[in-house]
Amino acid sequence: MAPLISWYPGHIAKAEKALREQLKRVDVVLEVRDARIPFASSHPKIATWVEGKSHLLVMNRVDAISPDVQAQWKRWFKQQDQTIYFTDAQAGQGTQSLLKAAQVAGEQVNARRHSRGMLPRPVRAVVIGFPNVGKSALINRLLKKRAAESSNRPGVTRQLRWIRISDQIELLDTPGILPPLMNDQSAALKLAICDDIGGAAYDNLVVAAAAIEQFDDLGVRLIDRYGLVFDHESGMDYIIEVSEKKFNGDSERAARSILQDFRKGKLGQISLELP
Ligand SMILES: Nc1nc2c(ncn2[C@@H]2O[C@H](COP(=O)(O)OP(=O)(O)OP(=O)(O)O)[C@@H](O)[C@H]2O)c(=O)[nH]1
Ligand SMILES: [Mg+2]
Repeated sequence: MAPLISWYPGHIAKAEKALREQLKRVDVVLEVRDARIPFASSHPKIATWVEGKSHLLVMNRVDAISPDVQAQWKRWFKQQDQTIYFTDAQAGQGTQSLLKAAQVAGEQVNARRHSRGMLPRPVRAVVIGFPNVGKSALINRLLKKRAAESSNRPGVTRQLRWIRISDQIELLDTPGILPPLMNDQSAALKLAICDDIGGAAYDNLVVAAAAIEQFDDLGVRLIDRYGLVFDHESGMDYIIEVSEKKFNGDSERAARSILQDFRKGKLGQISLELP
């Protein structure tokens, strides 16, 4: 079977190569994941990229999940000996403690430099993650002004770019990076539902149909938004019903609208993954 979701590896390889070159100069890696899908938005190469550096794990879009699920993740990551930082880069929530953690990492870098007789310098941190997870928005929040272009579609940041946050910190904004191959198509589907794969080819109908089935499994009350009961039919059948009721039978438009509703939080706080 052909994969449901695929992308062109060429420009990803280029972005990754540019990242690898800059990584040599970096002390801290801020890994940004999507709080709705902490597993699916984890890049398989991250372990290689953080080797020998401080690693700060950020779950962004915390506003899109419930406080209860947030607490579950916090506990789960703690059991794995990993501290996580929940942020809402749009509203600026949680960014101060992240900034502090980056600063502390920087002080450690400079303590090491000092012990080798080297002069202190600002800590260099890179912000890495899948497309559209909020990397640039986070940088703007840390900087407290709009320095990095950030908007609601994947693939906005095109080039690596250093931004000086303070005398202590410099941040490198990077384009979203996808693995060249996604063997796990269910993870790829979740990334597509969340709009975290720029430049990927997928069918909105197929993705929205899968989304409907996942929402139903999670107990989302679809009837409240679409006026139609989801009665254990296929997600595709449900979309066709919605399109007949609201979109003149245009199922592509219905699919896009359902995906937009989820992405804008109109269906409530929905976590597509739980620990
Ligand atoms: N609700 C919500 N929206 C967010 C959050 N963080 C970012 N956004 C929005 O998500 C969109 C994507 O943000 P960007 O900062 O462009 O994401 P990015 O990771 O830099 O994307 P690329 O450069 O395309 O890889 C923007 O419209 C942001 O305002 C968040 O925590 N909550
Ligand atoms: Mg960006």
